[in-house]
Formats: sequence, C-alpha cells, structure tokens
Amino acid sequence: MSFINNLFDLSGQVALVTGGSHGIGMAIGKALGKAGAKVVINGRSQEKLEKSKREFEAEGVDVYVLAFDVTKEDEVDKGISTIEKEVGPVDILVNNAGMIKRVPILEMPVSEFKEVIDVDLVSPFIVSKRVVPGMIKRRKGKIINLCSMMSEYGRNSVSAYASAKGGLKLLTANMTCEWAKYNIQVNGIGPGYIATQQTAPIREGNHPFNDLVMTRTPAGRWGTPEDVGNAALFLASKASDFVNGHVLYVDGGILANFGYVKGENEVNP
Ligand code: GCO
Repeated sequence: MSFINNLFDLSGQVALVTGGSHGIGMAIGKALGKAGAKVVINGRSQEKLEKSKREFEAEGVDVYVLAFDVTKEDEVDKGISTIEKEVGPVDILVNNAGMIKRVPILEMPVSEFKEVIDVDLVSPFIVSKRVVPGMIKRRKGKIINLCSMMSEYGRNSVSAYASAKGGLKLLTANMTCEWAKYNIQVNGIGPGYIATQQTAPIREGNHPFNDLVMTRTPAGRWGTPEDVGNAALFLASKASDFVNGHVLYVDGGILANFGYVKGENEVNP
C-alpha cells in the first residue's frame, strides 16, 4: 500500500457521524466513506436519512442510517448498541449534530437557549460518554467535535450557539486530558463561513452579511462542506495520531484577519 494510502486508509473502521444527513455532516461522511470507513449516519428523521442514503450511494458510499435523538441518553444508548451489533464498535466518532437560533439575548426565551446548548454541547458529551468505553478497551479511537469560529468569537444574535461552541472547544480539551492516554485522539473542527442550509438565511438573496464574510475572509469565498470533510479525514486518519485537543479551523483565514477597508492597500499582482 502506498505511503499516502496507508496514512489515510480507513478500511475496516466504523465511523459514526451524528447529524450526518446533510451539509457538513454529509460531506464528512462521504470523505470518510471514500477513504474506506464503514459509515453510520445519524439523524432525527428516518425519512431524511433514507433520502440522504441515496445521495451517499450516488457517490459510491454505502452508509448505514439510524435515527435517534442525540440529546436523549436512553436513545443514544439504544442507538449505539444497535450500531455495535449491526455494524461494529465505533472507531471514529464525529459529533456533528448541531443547530443554531439567531435571536438577540433579550428576545430569546430561556427554553430556546437551553435547547441549543442541549444539541450543540450536551449531546457530544452524551454520545462520547457512551462510545468511549469501547475505545478505551481497544486502546484506540478518534473523536471529532464540530466546533465553530464561534468557539472564538461572539456576534449579535448567536449567544446560545457561540456559548455552546465555546464550551465544546473546552470539552474537547477535557476529553483529551482524560482519554489521550488510551490512544484516543480528541480534536475539534472549527468551520468558518460555509455554504450550507444553516448559513443560507445570511448568505442568499444579496444578504448584507455576505459582504461581511467576503471582506473578513482572506480566501475571499464561502467554504464548502467538502473543505470541512477533507479536514475531518485528516483528523480521522493515522496522520493525526499525535494531534490532541486541537481545534482545526477550516475558515479561509477569517480568524487570522482583523479586517481591512475595501479597496485600501489591496495589492493585485
Ligand atoms: C452565523 C453562522 C455561523 C456559521 C459557523 C461559523 O450565524 O454566524 O451560522 O455560526 O454557521 O458556525 O463557524
């Protein structure tokens, strides 16, 4: 096997992607599947999962789909037991399931704040707790938590999301402290602004936010779900066996950039 294949070959490994029926989760599932992993896609709607299964198959990736609510311990326990029985123990866990509510703090009901925290921060805790004992027993595992550039920044109207993603960055660090000794690598991926269903409301229809993203992102474009999927392949592979507690930002340089006045000091070679 070539050096590259050996490094990125995931054959024989089981990868679970929560919230994997669309967007970034789907792109991650496709990347891991194309690298040889047996991919399990979780979501809440069996109907959406069956539809997404056909999209995976159209790209040559056979997936096992299973609906369970990642915020409910009993459903997670039952779901992981089913996966372990039907597919095999989980070697690579991608905690991708997430949601966002763009509501100013003063207008956001506490119940909605808690709902976002439950999905974006508590569910990675619940699913990881259920999957990790097997990884510890096998002395091998990969956990990838979908953080965000909002793990580093706040912005108007996304208080719940940013609080969750900031917490997920430090939960990733704590998982590393407790589990790295068992040859389990726990890392985060922090997408910048990616063209997905989640960002459609602030990207499409000449939304002014689009201009902000363009000027703040040195790469000068929205990212694609595949940009994130490719980074996930690195963190799921042998190539990252000594990378721990790290959040890999896939953001076109936005976090490196304070910003500039449009047209000023631009060098166009
Ligand atoms: C928003 C966006 C962001 C992106 C992404 C950035 O409203 O600001 O939805 O949160 O989705 O999470 O990393």
